[in-house]
Amino acid sequence: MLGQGMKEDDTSDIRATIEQFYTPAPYSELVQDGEVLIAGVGGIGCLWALEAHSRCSNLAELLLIDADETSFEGANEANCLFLDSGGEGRGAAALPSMAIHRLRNGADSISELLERAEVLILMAGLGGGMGSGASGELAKMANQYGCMVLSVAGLPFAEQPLRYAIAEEALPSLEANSSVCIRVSMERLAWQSKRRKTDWITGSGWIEELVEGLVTTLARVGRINLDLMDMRAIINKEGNATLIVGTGSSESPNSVVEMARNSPLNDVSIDGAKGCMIQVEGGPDMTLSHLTELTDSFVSSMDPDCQVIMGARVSDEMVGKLRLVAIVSGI
Ligand SMILES: Nc1nc2c(ncn2[C@@H]2O[C@H](COP(=O)(O)OP(=O)(O)OP(=O)(O)O)[C@@H](O)[C@H]2O)c(=O)[nH]1
Ligand SMILES: [Mg+2]
Repeated sequence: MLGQGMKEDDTSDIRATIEQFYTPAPYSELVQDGEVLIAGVGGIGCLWALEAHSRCSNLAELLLIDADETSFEGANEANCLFLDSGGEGRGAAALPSMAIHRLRNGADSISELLERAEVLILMAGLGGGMGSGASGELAKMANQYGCMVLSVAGLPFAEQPLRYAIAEEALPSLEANSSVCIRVSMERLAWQSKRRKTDWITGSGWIEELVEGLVTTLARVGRINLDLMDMRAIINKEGNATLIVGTGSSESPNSVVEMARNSPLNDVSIDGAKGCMIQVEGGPDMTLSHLTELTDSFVSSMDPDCQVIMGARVSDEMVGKLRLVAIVSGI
């Protein structure tokens, strides 16, 4: 079945793939089941998670964890875990170890959420106390519940050496407990957001696009329980994995790929990759040739035997635009 308004102007192999994966998911069931959980840890992590969740709130549950209550402002739909033992409601005193300890003490209140979740999309800015300490610990807990973890770790600016050192110490635990962990240079984010005229602190648009794309891909793949094995098989291929996002005009699918390759979220080359899950989103004007051009160009440098799952989605607000979101593995 083709998406609404998608023109049949092209015959290609991709059509079969789209037909296979372009089946509307029972969206309403997803949130109910809480299969996809978006979580933010610490100030920046909560901000990113909130922004991302606002774009796909009908498809995922939201969890915010911080020792600073201001992180929960405006988060009406969130499950908030406030980890403050000092009672002053401000930060974790920049001590990751204290954040770990507090999260362990508060674990009971989030166990139900973690038990329901099949996939956790976890976001944290590293370098402070809460995000650095509690993110790895949360990923570990999620693993214990059999939940797959995809994480986004913001790395501090190079001219903040102390924060940088804290971040480097925190990263291994988060990486070890995540199927995919992408490092986002906040410096690169800041630099690129100047060009995009967006605010880097809120992820300058990259992060919410990435998460929205991921969540809709998961929803599109269908009943997550059934297809999670395929996704796991792709994500857990030997080697590194990364998440990629790019948006651009439908007049030039190649420029979308170009942008995806230059995304501040992408810190590794995808050449020779063995696995790939791609979600392409466009307006009702999207055609199969757009899709073919974009995906062909994107996978061209990957391994010839690369295992690809692809999905497509049409939405009215994407008229004239194309967005590519991908998990690439085995690199
Ligand atoms: N330059 C700059 N960097 C920031 C700013 N806010 C956050 N960061 C960076 O982002 C990292 C994480 O920040 P937060 O998410 O606020 O830290 P947290 O996890 O809440 O840490 P605590 O408040 O200590 O518990 C920091 O280490 C900084 O490197 C900012 O306004 N300017
Ligand atoms: Mg904080």
